Amino acid sequence: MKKFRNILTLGLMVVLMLSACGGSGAQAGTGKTVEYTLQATLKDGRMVYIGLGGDIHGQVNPVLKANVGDTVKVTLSSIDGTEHNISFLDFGIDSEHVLGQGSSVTVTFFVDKGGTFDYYCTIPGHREAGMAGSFEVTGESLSSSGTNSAAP
Ligand SMILES: [Cu+2]
Repeated sequence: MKKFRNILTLGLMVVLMLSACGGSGAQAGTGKTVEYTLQATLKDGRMVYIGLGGDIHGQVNPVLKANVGDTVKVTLSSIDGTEHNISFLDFGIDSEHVLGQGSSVTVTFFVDKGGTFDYYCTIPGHREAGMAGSFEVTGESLSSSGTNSAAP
């Protein structure tokens, strides 16, 4: 058991070292932190996310983009005063809820696989009401034998 833990620690260190090396610019996207800010609100009778700042400013349910190896940081605030959250369930992220105007939550996660995924509000009815968007990740999924993901 102790040996197993040591191997895990070693694996983690290797991952950290690899992501540190990515900063050298050899691999595009690796080791970057991509930040997005979204506001949850009502628009034309729908519940939506609106981008705040950067390329997504003013967009309704903007497509969020990242590269495999990036760390994504998303801050969500509520401007309609209703309870909301944001989830990236493919990455195990289901944020705490924002409740009331001006409050915000931030989720941060490491992007280890490529493809097109969904993000949405997991509060019952909100996804159906319009609170959903796409998360597009460029790059090959990291092949890590150490992942304990349940996905086959
Ligand atoms: Cu919501």
